[in-house]
Amino acid sequence: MLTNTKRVTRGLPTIVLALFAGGAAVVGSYAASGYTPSFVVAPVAALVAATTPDVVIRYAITVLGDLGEQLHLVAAVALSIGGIGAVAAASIALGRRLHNRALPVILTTAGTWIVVVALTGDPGSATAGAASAGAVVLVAAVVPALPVGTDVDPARRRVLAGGLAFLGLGAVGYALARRRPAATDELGADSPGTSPARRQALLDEAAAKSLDVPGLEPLVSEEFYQVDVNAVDPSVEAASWSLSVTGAVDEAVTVDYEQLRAMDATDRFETLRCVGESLNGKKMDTALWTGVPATDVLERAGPHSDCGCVMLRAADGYFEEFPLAALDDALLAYGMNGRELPRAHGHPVRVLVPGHWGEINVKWVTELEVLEREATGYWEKRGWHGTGPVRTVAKLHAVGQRRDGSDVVGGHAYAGTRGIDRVEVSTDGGATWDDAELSDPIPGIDVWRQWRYAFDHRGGDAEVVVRAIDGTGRRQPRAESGAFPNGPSGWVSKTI
Ligand SMILES: Nc1nc2c(c(=O)[nH]1)N[C@H]1C(S)=C(S)[C@@H](COP(=O)(O)O)O[C@H]1N2
Ligand SMILES: [Mo]
Repeated sequence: MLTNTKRVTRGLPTIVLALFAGGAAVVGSYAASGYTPSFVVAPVAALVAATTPDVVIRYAITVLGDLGEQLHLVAAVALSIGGIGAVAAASIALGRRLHNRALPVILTTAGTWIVVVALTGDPGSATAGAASAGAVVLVAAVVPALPVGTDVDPARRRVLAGGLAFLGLGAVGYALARRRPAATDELGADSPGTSPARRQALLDEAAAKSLDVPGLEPLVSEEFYQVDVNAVDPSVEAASWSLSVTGAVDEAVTVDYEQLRAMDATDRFETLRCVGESLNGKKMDTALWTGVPATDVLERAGPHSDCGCVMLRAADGYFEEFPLAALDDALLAYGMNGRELPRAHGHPVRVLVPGHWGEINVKWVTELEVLEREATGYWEKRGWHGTGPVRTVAKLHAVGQRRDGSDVVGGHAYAGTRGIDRVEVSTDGGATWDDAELSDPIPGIDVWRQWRYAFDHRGGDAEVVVRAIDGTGRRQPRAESGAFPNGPSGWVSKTI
């Protein structure tokens, strides 16, 4: 009985200590690489995504939304800590069995290095992670041997020392990782066809045309949504980036960043919307983009496709197929709101395809492959139909009261390249309708508009319903559907 309890109390501290070592490895890897693909959690998250059934991913996107992404990351962190923790636990157990105090430190360090380098391919990340994990085990081995507080159980002391070492390393790692500068530089003036003054004038125009409704985002989004297949974005240097046009072409062509920046560029507003968002969701945003018409690069290669289709590929392994003709008005964008394209949105270059769902606006783009035969893109392999034109939508995001007691409601309306003609509002659940006020259009062929509607309702509830009419005169359909597979449908309504 006695030996049995001893084993239990011993086994538990070993696991706790091993998890501290695993945690330290994750922190060390983060300190060395930051939130990049070299961070050990990044490939683990990719593994989680690749092995999660499509229905679960669909549920996470359409029902859980951002929470789903957070759970994905938490699972990847837990798996990373657990995996390296298992290496540490085995090392500690072996050292104990062989009565060797150095073995756990050596094996934990070596084992962690091998695991992290195998996952990330980055020796720097592996070395920082391995040193941190090894340090926790080392401190835990050395401290209990010191002749202080001998009344404390050595196993407990070991865990306590390991925990303190973990906390110390965590603080240092956090400080190191925080020092990294967030890089989005001013775009500068070195491209023909665009200039800082012109971009500022456009941004000022959008600000001036934005409707003043409390709580309503202006025409240029203050916070642009982000959707990625990976938990951690690739970090692509402009200097090492290039784009190749391959496949069914007269001659394959490659342009690098410097060559692209030397080409004639344009600035235009464009709205993006994710096919997987909810009807009144927030994954729809607008920015001022700067870039080169995609056809200027495509034409150099001379595409001749039998299917009239193209596959775009990106540095994160993402790929999407769609009609070649969709690239006619597309932009190879390197600027966003007058600054360099941020990493989260595809630095250094992304594609912007007017009128289509967000998913074919490929970020970190590296290749345009002109196809001979139809192929299937990343999301289409998972059952989505998100390469086509966007659906018409009017959102209701702002509900406020004016000083005089009247109510004001507002939102954004979007119909891709069809444009928004009108937005109608009902305050009696759809019995009667009235036209909302619209913001003036801003330059672009694929931009949203804001709408605003003021009304009086003293006492009682008002059921506000909104619907948009696109530039072809077609009213947004009333039939309701969820996001899967080709975008949410229906009229947004809210009781106020
Ligand atoms: N390389 C790459 N491009 C991508 C994605 C991605 O995961 N990887 N996500 C797509 C999806 S689903 C959408 S909705 C838009 C979102 O663009 P944003 O993150 O800049 O808002 O990017 C698209 N381009
Ligand atoms: Mo999307």
